[in-house]
Amino acid sequence: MKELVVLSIAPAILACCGSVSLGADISGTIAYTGSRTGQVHVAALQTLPGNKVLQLDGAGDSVQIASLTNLAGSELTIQFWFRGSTYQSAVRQQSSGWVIAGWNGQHVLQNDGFLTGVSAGEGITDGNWHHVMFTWKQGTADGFASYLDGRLVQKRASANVPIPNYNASVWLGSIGGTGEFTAGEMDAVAIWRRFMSPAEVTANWNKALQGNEPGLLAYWDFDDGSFNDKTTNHYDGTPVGEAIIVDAGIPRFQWRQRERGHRWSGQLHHQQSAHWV
Ligand SMILES: [Ca+2]
Ligand SMILES: [Ca+2]
Repeated sequence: MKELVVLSIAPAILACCGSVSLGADISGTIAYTGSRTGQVHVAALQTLPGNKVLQLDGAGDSVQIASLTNLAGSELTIQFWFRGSTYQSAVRQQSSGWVIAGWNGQHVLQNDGFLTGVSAGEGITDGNWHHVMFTWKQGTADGFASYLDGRLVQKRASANVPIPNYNASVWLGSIGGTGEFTAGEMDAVAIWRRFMSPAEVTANWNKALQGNEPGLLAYWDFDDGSFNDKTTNHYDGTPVGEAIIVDAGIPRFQWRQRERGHRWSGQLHHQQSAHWV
């Protein structure tokens, strides 16, 4: 049974730990009412400079990745952070078939299930940042799996059919720049030409990428104010409509921890709402 609990962390507590940066370890004390056990995700109140995200207004805005036209193969993973009201077409390639992360609450592959993919998860459009992800491997038990905020949402056997070369641009936030627009903010969008096991997802889902990870096809973190791919593949984006890059205005980080009494510690990474699982 999931229970939403918002924990208030005073900035002064973070200040006690000195300079807080991406990947930093911090520790301190939190207070709350009652007794709880389990894993907690905490949203810090401190804002760090430097993080930028893609902002799409839901009306004509998206980003074309003109040179990324071929996702063909036997493995694929797509992941991104999202905060907003609809993540329809968040990452989308479509011509004679489709690869879509974010379509009517699912992730769908034309070669595997047509319009029946795997659920993206509940609560993604609640206004908080969420990490959305699917991973796929041809002809494999549990080879089509979705994760929300690092936790498994759904998994099923995958079709023994490779993803074809659809020879069409990948878009962030629309179908071909013409419709089904995303409304909200996206960050750390990654496309991998590889499957990830549940253990890999658990270990790495909230880690910032450098751009040189094996199998990483493209990565956009927007932190330099550009729509450029941070890998050496140069799948750079072109904004369409009013798509812009803005300061996140949010904590750049998140920490996850295992509750041990009132002591906590963890690794900062991305902002996320606080909830117990
Ligand atoms: Ca617009
Ligand atoms: Ca960013």
